[in-house]
Amino acid sequence: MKKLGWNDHFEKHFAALQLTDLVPARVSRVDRGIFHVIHEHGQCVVKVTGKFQHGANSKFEFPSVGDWVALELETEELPGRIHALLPRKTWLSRKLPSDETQEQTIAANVDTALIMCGLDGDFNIRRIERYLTICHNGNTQPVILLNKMDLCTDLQSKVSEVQAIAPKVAIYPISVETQQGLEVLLPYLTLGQTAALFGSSGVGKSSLVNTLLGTQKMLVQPVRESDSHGRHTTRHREMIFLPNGGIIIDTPGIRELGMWTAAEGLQTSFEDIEKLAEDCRFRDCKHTHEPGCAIKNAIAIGTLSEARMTNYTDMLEEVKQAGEKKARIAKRAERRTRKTK
Ligand SMILES: Nc1nc2c(ncn2[C@@H]2O[C@H](COP(=O)(O)OP(=O)(O)OP(=O)(O)O)[C@@H](O)[C@H]2O)c(=O)[nH]1
Ligand SMILES: [Mg+2]
Ligand SMILES: [Zn+2]
Repeated sequence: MKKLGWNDHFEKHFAALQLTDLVPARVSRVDRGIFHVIHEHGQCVVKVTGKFQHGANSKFEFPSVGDWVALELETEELPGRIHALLPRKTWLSRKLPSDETQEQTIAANVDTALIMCGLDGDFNIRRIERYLTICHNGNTQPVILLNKMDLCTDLQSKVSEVQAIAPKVAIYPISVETQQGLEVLLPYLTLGQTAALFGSSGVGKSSLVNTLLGTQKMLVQPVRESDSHGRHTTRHREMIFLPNGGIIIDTPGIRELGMWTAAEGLQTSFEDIEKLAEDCRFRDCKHTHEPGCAIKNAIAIGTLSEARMTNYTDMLEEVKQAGEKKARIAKRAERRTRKTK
């Protein structure tokens, strides 16, 4: 069980459910409503119970890869079923591109989020800021992996750019291709530790998994030469057990990075801006035309980058709009139920 990542946190929550005849199991893969789970004595492919299905209000409440669930084991007559989801310790989630009011879990109960970015044409500071916000929102410790250092000619300046926006986060340049720097990952992948890889398509997530495994388990495809974009090779989320006892989750490259109501995550990833704003003359300063604006001042003297501020403002706006849309939908649903009464 320790090998699966089981610990006191989950033990406590499982005991509190007081469910007899159920065992704890961890979701290792999700395929459209079908869950692959692993438990102490083996593994199986199951669905959730009807009661679970009806009780869930959103996609976020369904099991995701990395989740611990209460499982009814299969018998000769009946298939196994998931009865409950144990409270998540950490999670990585984002808005669904198709429906902004739905939150989608990328992975759950991850000890370390390995944010992977390419040092080729994929390199994008604004995107790293977004990934960091997702980590902070779900209490997940981020680590930044700058892959493909073999293709990079100005490594130091790129690393400095990342350091400037993430001063408290570990940043490692690596090359999966030449295996340079990969030893930095070992402390995050000790027995029972779970790390999840996420980043755009083509940055080398599956290549890293294959290298750590020492086999070509995951499918890997070359990126488009013109812009370094990947081809969305990985299609599902999957947990992989490494020979040294660590667990790594490979995920499909993120197409569009929507934000969730990640207001708390924003506070942590843009701590510098939130602190600066405290020095604005007006409490409700919009940082546009107000006199005595500490943010405008910081941009003018060059201590804050305008692009970083714009990214922050855009994300705040997305959070606000998603919140409003959600409220509108909730209101409509309420009106509907009142009418039918
Ligand atoms: N030059 C170089 N190429 C690399 C490196 N790491 C991975 N690649 C290549 O990048 C391409 C994409 O790698 P994948 O592992 O498929 O990328 P991915 O992040 O899993 O992509 P998706 O599954 O689409 O999200 C492959 O051609 C890899 O060989 C590296 O360190 N240097
Ligand atoms: Mg992949
Ligand atoms: Zn201001």
